[in-house]
Amino acid sequence: MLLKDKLAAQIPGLREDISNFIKAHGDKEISKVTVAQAYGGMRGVKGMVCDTSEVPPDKGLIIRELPIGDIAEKLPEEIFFLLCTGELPNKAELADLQKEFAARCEVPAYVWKVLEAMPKDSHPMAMLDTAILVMEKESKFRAGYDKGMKKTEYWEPMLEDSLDILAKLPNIAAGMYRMRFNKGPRIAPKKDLDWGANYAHMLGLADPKGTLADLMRLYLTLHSDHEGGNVSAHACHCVASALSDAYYAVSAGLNGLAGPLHGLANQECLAWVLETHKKFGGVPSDEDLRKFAWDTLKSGKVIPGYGHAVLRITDPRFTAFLAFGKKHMSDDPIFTIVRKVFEIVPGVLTEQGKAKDPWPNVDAGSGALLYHYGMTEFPYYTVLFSVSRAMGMCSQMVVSRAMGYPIERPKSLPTKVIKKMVGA
Ligand code: NMX
Ligand code: MLT
Repeated sequence: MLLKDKLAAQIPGLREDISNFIKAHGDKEISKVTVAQAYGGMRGVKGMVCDTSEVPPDKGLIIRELPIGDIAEKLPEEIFFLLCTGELPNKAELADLQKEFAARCEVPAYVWKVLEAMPKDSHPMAMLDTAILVMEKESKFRAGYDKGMKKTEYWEPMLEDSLDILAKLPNIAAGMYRMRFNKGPRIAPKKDLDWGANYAHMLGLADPKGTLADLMRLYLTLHSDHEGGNVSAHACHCVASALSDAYYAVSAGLNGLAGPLHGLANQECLAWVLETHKKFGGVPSDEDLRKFAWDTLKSGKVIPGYGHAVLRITDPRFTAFLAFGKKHMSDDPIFTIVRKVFEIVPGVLTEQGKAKDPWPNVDAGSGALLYHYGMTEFPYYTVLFSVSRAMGMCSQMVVSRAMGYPIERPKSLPTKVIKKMVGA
């Protein structure tokens, strides 16, 4: 496998580089922690390493030094290769990775049985995370660990498990969509389609203009990674650091993505947009929208899709979705509301003065695009995010195992000790 060959060639040099770096500079300080940060979700504390991507507050997502806006049209498979190795694949490497995905995409029959046995009103995220967890018995990492493999070999079965999970995810996610929302029998994958096009095909949505595969590729590329400290990446990394295998760790990470302050915001955001459409009988006026936004804030709720823990600009991923919408659905009323919200809400949040970032994040526009293609089942939206984000989580785990990073275990303190430390 060419991806594995490339990693095998890179890893010894990377290990040596990090080991020398720690030896030479290990005692230097890169961050301080204030009392407010300890109580405030560790915002801004630089205490983790993530080499797959970085999110500078004034630039947004950069994958291995390539800004997301410059690579938004790449295939998601190319992005996975980039995340893992730091290089975009050449033609042969891409074809080889796609061959791996095609060869591994079959979903074990027991997964469908477990999903069918779940309550009919289960949240699609609970179904997805269960499907991944129930496949844990397939883990090549655990099998290798049980046989006593060497620490330097850990990354290899981690990559194998990652590819197995990623190859199956679109099939599981599409099959689940059809099962959960009574769309008819599952649609078999087509082995000659790329990862995103196959997912679009298996969902079985009407696609008269033949552009759904383009949206799906864009969607999967834009959501792929967002450095190491977001809830899902951090949860996944922490679980995997105990040498739990990729099935445990990805499932854990996605359980975090299912929260409304994280990935579930895309479902909440479209619901908010549709509520304005219903309440005002169409596209609301600027004044109606401003008032609606204020009413949301006054009722103690957040405006979903706006604000960010790190970003301080309009999320370039939102910008890329907006460009897709302008090209393919500029007269769609729901998309028109999304554009209007972008004109009004940053001003409202700025006036309120609480949110540090009044700008849209990735979740502010993605749902309206899916809605346009007839995917009206909001609870499913975070599943799409998950299929994509699994690439970031898996690549981060492969790198962590390759570098031999230790179990994550920061120190916590009781309030009385912190008070004593600062003389309060
Ligand atoms: N609407 C209303 N209030 C907000 C918003 C918003 N969109 N964003 C931040 N605030 C509030 C926040 O709740 C906090 O209030 P309080 O002091 O009463 O607790 C205050 O502003 C300061 O928060 P920040 O430091 O700006 O934001 P923080 O880093 O804590 O949280 C988010 C970041 C993303 C959780 C927050 O902006 C938010 O809740 N946004 C809406 C939900 C959302 O869109 N989440 C998706 C994030 C992207 N993703 O896909 O994961
Ligand atoms: C993400 O893509 O993970 C979100 O924007 C949240 C984050 O980075 O904190």
